This record gives sequence, C-alpha cells and structure tokens, in this order.
Amino acid sequence: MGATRREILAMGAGAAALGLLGRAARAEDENPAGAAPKPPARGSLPYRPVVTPNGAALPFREVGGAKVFHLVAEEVEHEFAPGLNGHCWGYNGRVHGPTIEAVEGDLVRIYVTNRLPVSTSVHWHGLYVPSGMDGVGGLSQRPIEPGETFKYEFTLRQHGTFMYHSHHDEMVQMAMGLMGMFVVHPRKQPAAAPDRDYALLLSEWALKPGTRRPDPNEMTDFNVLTMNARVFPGTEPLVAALGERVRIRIGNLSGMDHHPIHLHGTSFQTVETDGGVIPESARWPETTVLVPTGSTRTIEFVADNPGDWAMHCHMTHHVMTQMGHGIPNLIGVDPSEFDMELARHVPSLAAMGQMGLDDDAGDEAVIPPNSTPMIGGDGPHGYITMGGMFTVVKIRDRIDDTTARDWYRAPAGTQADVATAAELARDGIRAR
Ligand SMILES: [Cu+2]
Repeated sequence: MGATRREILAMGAGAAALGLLGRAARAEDENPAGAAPKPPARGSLPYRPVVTPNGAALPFREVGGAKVFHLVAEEVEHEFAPGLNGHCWGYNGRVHGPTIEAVEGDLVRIYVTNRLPVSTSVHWHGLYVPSGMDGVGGLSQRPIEPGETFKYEFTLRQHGTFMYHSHHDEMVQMAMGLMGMFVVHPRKQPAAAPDRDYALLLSEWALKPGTRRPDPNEMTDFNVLTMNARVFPGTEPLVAALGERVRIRIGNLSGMDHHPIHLHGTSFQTVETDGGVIPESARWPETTVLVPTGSTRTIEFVADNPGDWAMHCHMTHHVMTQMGHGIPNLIGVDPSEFDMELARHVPSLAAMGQMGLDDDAGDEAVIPPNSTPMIGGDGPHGYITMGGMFTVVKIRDRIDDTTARDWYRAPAGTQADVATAAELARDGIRAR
C-alpha cells in the first residue's frame, strides 16, 4: 500500500510541484488493493525502498539539503482484521505510523504535530542523535503539548533498522499504538543488496471482546498480538520469487513481551540488530529469531523453497486473537449439554471444545460484536488454526498480481494426504 491521501495532502502542493511525491504515488499504483507487493522501483532514489506490509512510507520533501518529514500524532480508527477495530492512537491516520526511510549521512528534519488530547514526545530508537533530540519527555525535552508542533533535526550517522515511538507516558501511549519503523539505508549500497526488503513491527494490545479502546492497564494478558498492527487473517503476505534474496526487518515494541519469530521452509541468518551489522563470522543459521521488546532483528535468506510458508510468533498464545484465558479446561470433556444451556442465556459465548479450539474454528455464530475469530481464516486445505501474530511468506517461480491471494499448489507426490491401504500394507503399518 502507498501513502494515504491524507499523508500526501499533509505534504502540501509545493512538494507535489517539485515531483517529490512521485514515490508515494508510484507505490500506490504498483500495489493496488489485493495485488502482490512488488519491490518498489528505485526511481531516482539511491536505494530500493522497503515494503511495509499493511503499511506505508512517510513522504518527504527536500528543503535546503535536508529531508523534511511531518508526523501527526492523532486518534485513529484502526482495523486489526476485518471485523475487529480499535480506537487507537497513531500517526498520519495510520496505526502504526508510516515507515520513515532515509540514507546514512542525510540531514533529517522531522516535525511532530500533536493532535492528541494529551502531551507526547517522539523518541528515535537506536539512532545516534544529539541528546536534546532523543525525545524522552522530561529528560531530553519538555513534552509536546496538544496543538503544538515540535521540530527534531539530526544527521543520520549510521544505517540499519530502527524505530520511533512515544517516550512520554510510555505505558499508555505505546499501548495505544504510537510507534513506527525508521529505516536508514547505507550511503553505499552493498553489491549483494536484497531483492525483497520487508519491515514488520510487532506489538501487543489488550482489547476486551466487544470493546474498541485498547486497555493500557493490562500487564500480562494481551489478547491482540500484531504484525504491523494487524492480526491474521488481516496480515498481508510477503512474497518472493525463487532465487531472490529476502530481507525481513523485524522490530518489537510490545509493552511486555518478546517474540520468537519462526519461519517455515528455510533457514535464515540474523544480519543486523538496531545496534548495527553483525559481522559475518558471528552469524549462525536458525529458523527462529527472538526479537526482544525494544529491539530490531534483521534476517536474510535466499528464497529457495517454493510454497506457502507460515511465519509467526512461536508462543502459541500469541497466535490467538482475543483468547479468553479464564475459560475452564474441557479437553476430554463433552460440554455439549453445558453449551446448549449457556447458549440459551449468552448466545455469543461458547466453551472451548473437548478436542481444543479446532472444534469451534470458523463457527461464525459464536463471534461477539467487534471481534475476529480467535484463530485463523480459510486456507487451501480447510481452516487455518492460527491467528494473531501470523503471516504467510509466499515463494513462487515467478510473482504476479495474483500471488498474494493465490494458494500454493503442491506438485504431485509432494502433498501430505491419507495413506492408501496398499501403502500401509507395503510398509507394514497396522493402523487399526
Ligand atoms: Cu509472541
């Protein structure tokens, strides 16, 4: 997705006249709703722009040698997935805020307008900035009062994956969504620059079923676990063509949790943190990277295995959405009579089935207002029993406009299915 109309308007007609909005407009043209995200063209940029699935880049204009950005902190009505919305706080009409992108050595000037009902500030997480630009309310600056616009200005002295977030009343303001990614490209592009470059920001929310205001008072039982502020099936897949080098920049600004992000079908190396590039001699292959809260981990791999591959937090309760943790354990119990009785009084509730949540999967009759199923969505082989912090990496021979919505078709002989009697007999398996 490209910049919203509102972001483009916020940059003013002058920037359009200078052709500086071309990038945002092009990005929108290239990625119509539902189409596969293509790597954006470099155009006149000295780097290949990052793709933020379900997100956008923050437009900028160049004034006297500085790149000028404008963030507007404000209330945003946000959709986590179809049917599940929240009254959140974000930037420029988005939750999370748009991704800021620039180049090592750039002088950036970032205006922050506060349209929230409370004071705020913005911290540039991981960036080497002058102390007075660090954005910690009370320590490095006075808070930005409602209606005020602050100016931050600094030269980017490093490259890598960073973040920005409120650093004033953090517990409340980050729980409400005030955060975004900040990508700084190297001044000199490396020869082995990736073909696909994605940015994902992890966060967590407490949104009681039937409510729309995230609860910042929650300390442990977060029930909406997000990638770029979306839960599966609302997460946009990541695509890559066979043989392409893929980079995924993963940031975590969850209030209380670290997330082990697991990728199926291949292995990767963690090449950068928000502290810098990891020397090649210090990298090792792995399939799960722990992204502690308040950090970024950048992984790279070659897309060498075609298919639809799950990428998700490996904490099983983090691939649930609005999971009720107070429910009794009914595994092995037949609750049908209780269910019928309960349904007479509270039609919107149902107990977890005796065989686990799969019993109720896809049963739309049990979903309360403003909520999405605890788990999943329709897949090519039935219901996908994961929700929350889950997305799909789609690797294909070639990528076209249908890749993002089409499911992988396994070639003959490569699809798990019921064993035939002849196969069981051949291999001496007694199933009964
Ligand atoms: Cu997690």
